[in-house]
Amino acid sequence: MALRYMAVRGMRRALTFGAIACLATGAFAQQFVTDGLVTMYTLDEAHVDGDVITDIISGNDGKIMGGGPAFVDGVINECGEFDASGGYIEIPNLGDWTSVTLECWAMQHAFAGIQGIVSTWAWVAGKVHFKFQDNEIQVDKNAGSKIRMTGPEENVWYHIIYTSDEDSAELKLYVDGEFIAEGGGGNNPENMQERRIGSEHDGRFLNGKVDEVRIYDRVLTEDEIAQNFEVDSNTLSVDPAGKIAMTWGRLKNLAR
Ligand SMILES: [Ca+2]
Repeated sequence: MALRYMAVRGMRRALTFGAIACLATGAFAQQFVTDGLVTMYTLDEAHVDGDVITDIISGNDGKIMGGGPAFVDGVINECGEFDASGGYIEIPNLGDWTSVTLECWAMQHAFAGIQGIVSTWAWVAGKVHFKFQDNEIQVDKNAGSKIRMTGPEENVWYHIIYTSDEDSAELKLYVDGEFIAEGGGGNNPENMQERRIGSEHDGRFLNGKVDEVRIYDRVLTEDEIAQNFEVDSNTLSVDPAGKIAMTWGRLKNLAR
């Protein structure tokens, strides 16, 4: 973990020098927000090793369970495609957090009741259920209220972010960079002791895809959320020369 942290620090330092160089030349590839970023699963094939899903930030590696997903073309490189047959990815115990921003791209292939996105098995204080339910995207923190976006379509990618904060007791939902809804989240810390990608309370497995999961230990601002919606790379480096190619790759995958 320490080595990875040092590597990230080194990359951030390189990013700073790269940014200065790019500002001098007028070219800049947008970077996702790294301040407060604790865990990130690209779900790229390059970051899958056997039944381990690599956390490229801090070593909170996920584990493939129940056969897991297939890895197919996603928003950025590959994503996890789940078939509702019992496969999911287990995120290790991350403890209790005061503030959380959880972000991913997700789609469901067919409306079929409740389907977990990055959700939880148990339903106890501070747990957040993050899921599709028929034609809604829903976020619900135990001891708070359920917030939702109605009208997502089948087989369409959505960039989804929720934020939760113990002190303000606020829970907020953003989709495709836009604020959607807010509600009460209760004054409990967010319970991150057990979390899973592609499953929900009592199973409720996803029939769809998830890509680029990022977890922050603070509430991102609306500008930062809009920034993350726009990024088209999951690398921690500035690569102006590759920006056009990466943008084309993302558009091509979104069209599938
Ligand atoms: Ca990916």
